[in-house]
Amino acid sequence: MSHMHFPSKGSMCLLWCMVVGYKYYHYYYYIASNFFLIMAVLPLLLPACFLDSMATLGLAAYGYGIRYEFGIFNQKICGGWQLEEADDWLRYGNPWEKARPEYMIPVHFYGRIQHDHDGVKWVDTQVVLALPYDTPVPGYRNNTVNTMRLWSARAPNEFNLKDFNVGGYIQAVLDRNLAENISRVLYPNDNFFEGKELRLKQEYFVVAATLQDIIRRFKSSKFGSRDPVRTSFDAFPDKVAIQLNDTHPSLTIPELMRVLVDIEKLDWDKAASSGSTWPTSASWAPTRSTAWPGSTPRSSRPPCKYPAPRRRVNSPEICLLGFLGQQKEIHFATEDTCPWINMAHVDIVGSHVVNGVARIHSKIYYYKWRHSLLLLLFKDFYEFEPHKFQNKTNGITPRRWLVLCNPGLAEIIAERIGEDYISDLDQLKKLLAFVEDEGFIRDIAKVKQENKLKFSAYLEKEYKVKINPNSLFDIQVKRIHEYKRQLLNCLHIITFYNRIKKEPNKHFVPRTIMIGGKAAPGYHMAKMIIKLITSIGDIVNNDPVIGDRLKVIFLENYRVSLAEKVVPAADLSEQISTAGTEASGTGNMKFMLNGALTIGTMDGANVEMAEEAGEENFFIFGMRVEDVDELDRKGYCAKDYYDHIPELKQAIDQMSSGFFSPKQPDLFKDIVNMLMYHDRFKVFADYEAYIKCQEKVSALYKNTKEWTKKVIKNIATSGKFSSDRTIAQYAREIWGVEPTRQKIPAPDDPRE
Ligand SMILES: *Cc1c(COP(=O)(O)O)cnc(C)c1O
Ligand SMILES: *[C@@H]1O[C@H](CO)[C@@H](O)[C@H](O)[C@H]1NC(C)=O
Ligand SMILES: *[C@@H]1O[C@H](CO)[C@@H](O)[C@H](O)[C@H]1NC(C)=O
Ligand SMILES: *[C@@H]1O[C@H](CO)[C@@H](O)[C@H](O)[C@H]1NC(C)=O
Ligand SMILES: CC(=O)N[C@H]1CO[C@H](CO)[C@@H](O)[C@@H]1O
Repeated sequence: MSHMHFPSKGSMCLLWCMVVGYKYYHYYYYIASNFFLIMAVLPLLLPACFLDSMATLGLAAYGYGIRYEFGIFNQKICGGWQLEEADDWLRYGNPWEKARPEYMIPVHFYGRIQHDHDGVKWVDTQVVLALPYDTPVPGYRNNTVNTMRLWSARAPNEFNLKDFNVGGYIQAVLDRNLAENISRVLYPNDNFFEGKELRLKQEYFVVAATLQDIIRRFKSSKFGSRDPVRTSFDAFPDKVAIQLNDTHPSLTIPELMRVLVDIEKLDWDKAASSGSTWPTSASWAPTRSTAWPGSTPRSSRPPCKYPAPRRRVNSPEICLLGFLGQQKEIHFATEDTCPWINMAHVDIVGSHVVNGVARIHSKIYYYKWRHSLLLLLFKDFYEFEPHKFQNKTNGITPRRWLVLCNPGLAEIIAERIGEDYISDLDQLKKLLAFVEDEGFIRDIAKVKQENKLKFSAYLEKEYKVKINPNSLFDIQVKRIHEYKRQLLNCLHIITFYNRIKKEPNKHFVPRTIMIGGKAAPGYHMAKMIIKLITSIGDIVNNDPVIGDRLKVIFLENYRVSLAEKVVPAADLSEQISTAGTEASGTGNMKFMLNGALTIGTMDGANVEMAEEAGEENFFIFGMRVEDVDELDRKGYCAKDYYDHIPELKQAIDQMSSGFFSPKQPDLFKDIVNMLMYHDRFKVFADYEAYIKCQEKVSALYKNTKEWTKKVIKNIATSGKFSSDRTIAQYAREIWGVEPTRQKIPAPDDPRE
């Protein structure tokens, strides 16, 4: 058992793996001293794929993030609506982590800037301590164990000393929360940025603590100079790479400048000089740009006091402007023209490489933004330093997303091609030799059927719903978002329902359509979409004419552990975002690897998946990025489609007349209104193509053998989407380090 499971619920076997992990702790330190790779990550559990791959490839790396007391909320469905429940994941303890108080680090907030003879000082600050918790991340069957270090906020013991002195002991202790709620809860938004003070503090907290930790490690390595007074940072850019995942940890850039200049006393130009001095890179996503208030008038800003980064300045924007001044061609934020600092721009300026997470992703940036004012700026960046822009297609770890979650499939694959594919997923290509092999086709179909039965039993036990395990399992699980277009799926469900009602005696391929995902708590439209899905389910599932030809299930509380159950059971994977909106997607890859066929648009990594599998083995439909762009130019008019497509009109009319919400006929008027008059994601434009494509899906499904052959071709060509490949590319093309497969003997345990 060699990879991590989060959180708790440990079995003996996992406990063993943890002990092994700790045994090797001093050992990985040895590897680490040659090269530090730092991934600053905010979400708690998501980085698992990348860390697993880094350890498996033998890269010494640290993942950093915040140890949130409350992770992403648990979703409860109540009367068809989403309710949020706090996720108290630490309630029963967490056996995988180890607190490391010896590496506690102070992080400063607020205060003011003071100038004296030896430079700028930041004084009268409020100190919050960052207490690290380490979780070992063992590689797959190789003696490498990396560390994920998550910071927890602690108040210093003398917090609010003033109050103590005037006898306010109780109040002073209560006020410790002020500091400690920095790591209390994860902001639950996905693809949407929240400009709250607490959110900014979280970001500065993880960034400041992480950078101090990196610099401490660097200084204690053989590359930091022995001079006790002044460390030489000459080797820093070669030995440290900081991977910024998305714009969440963008403050890393101004903070690193601040530390190097104000604390380490490097001169500004030396600290910032060449691109190569910047050991950072970033991944970015279209809908995820974050912007912090820059030069808006103080009165209209959210109350955020931010520590002054450098040079007699007391706001970060000036620092950035100074920073940008060196690249005179680009002016991205000036006092009067740009009221916000776009952190994606900060990333671009401060990083030596910026990468998209799928091939199409890098293209889109340039392409889409060409026409907008904002992207005129972005275009400048591109033209100024085109070499900085790269793309690295995302991946998933085959250890979790095949071997662990689908042991039946992993086994029949291993019977044919051996076990080496687990750490070299390209070897799945060998399965192409078995596409016509009757025995293998039967085995694949059998494993799928077993997984479907198992999942049906799970649903019946946990949720008391009965589904037909012989129906086509059509699954869309991902965050609920307009751009992911769960509404397009709903329109297909309604259309399918209406067709059965119209010709109740005709044969239809039976389907169980399952949709799952969390909506951000403040995202009204997403919550309405959940209500719509459950309401459609109430009508469809209780209609005697329909029987078990169509069932609509909302999968409550979609999370990694549920994904591990549902993905192996899927026949059809829905990846239907508007072209140009999904950066990459990883759900799509999980399904492909587990033997589902994909119905999808040419968006994100779907493009490359179809290329690998062959378009004839993929259900591609709808607009391409260019078509969307063209439609934007012409003007998208939803009503035209509504007027000309009778089945679409019928579905929309049913939604607006209360067919699915008899008790409250106008319940879905917001959704209908959005679809008809301000739909940024152009659902109707793809409706017809989607319905036609779904007919092809049903037709193929009738022929189990042909279906299964396509499944085999998909599995066999999914090797590219291993996160091992992604990480190997990052290592070679961005971080400048070779993954090692060299076998190094495990060191002796000093306790033995
Ligand atoms: C893989 C995964 C995702 C990402 O899904 P996409 O389809 O790429 O949006 C989201 N949530 C969970 C729990 C996952 O396992
Ligand atoms: C990077 O951030 C995105 C969300 O912004 C998340 O989906 C992804 O898993 C993160 N990757 C890592 C390696 O943490
Ligand atoms: C942090 O904790 C304090 C003290 O309990 C509380 O008053 C305050 O509202 C909290 N702040 C935030 C942003 O949650
Ligand atoms: C993506 O990266 C590959 C090599 O890594 C490169 O050949 C290709 O041109 C890049 N595409 C875009 C659109 O940047
Ligand atoms: C150092 C080490 O043990 N490396 C191993 C990592 O895993 C791969 C795949 O199993 C092995 O080939 C390496 O030898």
